Amino acid sequence: MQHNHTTTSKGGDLLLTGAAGNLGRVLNGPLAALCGDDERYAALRLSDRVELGGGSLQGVYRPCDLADAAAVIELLRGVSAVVHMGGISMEGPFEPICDANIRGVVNLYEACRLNGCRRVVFASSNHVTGCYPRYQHIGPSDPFRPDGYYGASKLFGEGLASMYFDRYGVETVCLRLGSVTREPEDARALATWLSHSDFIALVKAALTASDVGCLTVYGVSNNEGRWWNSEGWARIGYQPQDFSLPWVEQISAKRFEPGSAMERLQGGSFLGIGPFDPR
Ligand code: NAI
Ligand code: 15L
Repeated sequence: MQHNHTTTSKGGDLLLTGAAGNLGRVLNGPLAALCGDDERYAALRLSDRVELGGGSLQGVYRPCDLADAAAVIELLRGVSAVVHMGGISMEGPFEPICDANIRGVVNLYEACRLNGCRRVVFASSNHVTGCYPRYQHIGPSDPFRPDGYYGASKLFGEGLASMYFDRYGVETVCLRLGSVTREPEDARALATWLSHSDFIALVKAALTASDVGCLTVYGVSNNEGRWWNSEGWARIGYQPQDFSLPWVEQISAKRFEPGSAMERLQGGSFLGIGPFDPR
């Protein structure tokens, strides 16, 4: 899925949201190195609503709650591109998801528009299509089938990305990430795994490719029997190098209950969470 017309701004900072989270930490070193090498970025800015914690993270820390519109506008001042990893990353009750993933992306895109930031790499999720049956091969052009509030919130983010490109020229690559872990951890991950090294390559490709417009791609390694196609990968120059096959004997018995929605549908464990009483 893609539409197009474009601009690339130069010289501002690169902002990484969700910098204290799992994937923020995986990206920290590679994005700091990119800022050193690429004249498009002056410096790496790290943001999260919590302290960054231990370890030696590189970059300038700017605490910010994505639900706070004024704070997000301030955070985006002088930023030319955003890698947006911040938000609720699990299925759960609606209110926290609404604050972080719905109000949060509205605030982020509005701050991009106001500050002239022209590129976002958005951590969407495979849970946008988590209600498809396992083994059905799908791609970004197929209809959405979210598996919960979390998946639906990511779909909202993709919709907003499309609108901010069409109306205001803010480019986005929406990454429908699979399961980003050091090693694949269960039978589902044999299809859904995205290795750390492929993930880093995917984010860098999404950030630096020219004229992306608003593009949605799945983020997955080159796993045999993966459920998601490669539509859009050539557009940004992403070619996964890793695959889950070496772990097949070790993890293929780690499955959900036969016949359960978690086992039948692509979204896995998230199908076992909820419903939630909104009162
Ligand atoms: P994580 O939960 O470890 O990190 C998310 C970070 O966002 C946390 O540090 C949290 O403090 C921060 N955050 C949450 N609400 C916030 C708010 N209102 N304001 C500011 N910061 C807030 O998640 P992880 O694994 O690092 O994932 C990063 C992104 O990638 C998330 O958006 C997630 O939905 C998405 N994703 C991750 C996948 C994975 O395999 N880890 C797969 C698919 C999507
Ligand atoms: C996601 O969207 C989650 O953020 C991550 O924790 C994993 O559960 C992943 O999807 C997955 O589907 O494995």
